[in-house]
Amino acid sequence: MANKCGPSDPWKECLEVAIDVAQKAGAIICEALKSEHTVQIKSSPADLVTETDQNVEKMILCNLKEKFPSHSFIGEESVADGAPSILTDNPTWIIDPVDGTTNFVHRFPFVAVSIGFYVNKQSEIGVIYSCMEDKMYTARRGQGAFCNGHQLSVSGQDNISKALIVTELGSNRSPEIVKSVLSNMEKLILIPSHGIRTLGSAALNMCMVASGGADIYYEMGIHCWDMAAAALIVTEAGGVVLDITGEAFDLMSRRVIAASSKAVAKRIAQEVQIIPYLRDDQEK
Ligand code: LIP
Repeated sequence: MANKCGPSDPWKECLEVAIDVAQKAGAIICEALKSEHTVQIKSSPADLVTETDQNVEKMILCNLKEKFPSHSFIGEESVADGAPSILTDNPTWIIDPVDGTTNFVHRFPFVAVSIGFYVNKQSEIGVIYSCMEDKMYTARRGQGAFCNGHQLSVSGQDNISKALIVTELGSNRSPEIVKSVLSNMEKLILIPSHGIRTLGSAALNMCMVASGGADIYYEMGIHCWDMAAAALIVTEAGGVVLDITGEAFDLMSRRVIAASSKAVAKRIAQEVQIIPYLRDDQEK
C-alpha cells in the first residue's frame, strides 16, 4: 500500500500550506491583541465579530486560493456575508479564522485558527493553532494527531462518573435555549461527573479531549467551521466523534459529541436534551 505520508500522498502539500497559513494567521491575531478592537454584534449580543476575524479570513482565503485555485472554500465570515456553506465532493477548505472571538475580545487566552480540509466529504487534514498558547495541533487522516510535534492520545476514560466534561453556554441568549443548555449541564454534573469546564472555543475544547486533558466535549448550535479540523484531531488521537443523538457525526448538523470512548459518548447522547438548530447547509 502506498505510504500516505510519502511522495504519493496527494494532500501532503495541503497540510504544509495549512500549517504555514495558520502560523501567519496566529501572528496577525497576536499582534492585534496589543491594540483596541472594534466589536460588532452578529446573531446575538454574545455572538461577536471583529475586524481581525474578517482580515484573518481574507488572508487565509487569499493564500489558499492562490495555491489551490480549483478547490472550494467555506469560511465563517464569508458565510456571515452571504456565501453558501454547502459541502460537496470537491476538495474543500473549512475555515474559522478566530475560534473564540469572545476570548479574543477579552484577551482570555484560548483563541484558535482552525483549518479543516475535506475531500469527497471525508476529512483529510485538521490544523488548529492556539496562538496565545503557541500550540499547533495537526492531524492527517490515518497518520495520528500531534501538538507541536508530540503525538496526542485521548484519556480512554469510559466511566462518566470519573469524567471531566468540557462544553459551552453558547452564544444564543433566548431564555428557553439558555434554560435547556443549563438543564443539560445540571443533569451531567449530578450523575455525578468530576466536573464541567468551558474554554470558550469549540476547536480548543476538542483539542483538550484529543490531548487527554478532558474526557468529553459536547455542544449544540456551533457550526461546521468550529468542528471541521478538530473532529479529525480527536479521531486521530483515538477518540470518538458522534452526533448528539449517538448516531454518526454529521459536520453540517451544528452539534457534536467528542469523547475519550464510545461508552461515555453514548452516555452523553442518552442524557442530554436535544436543542434544535437549522443545519449549516439548510436554506436560510
Ligand atoms: C464559538 C465556539 C464556541 C461557541 C460559541 C462560538 P466563534 O465560535 O467556538 O464553542 O460556544 O458560541 O460559536 O464564534 O468564536 O468562532
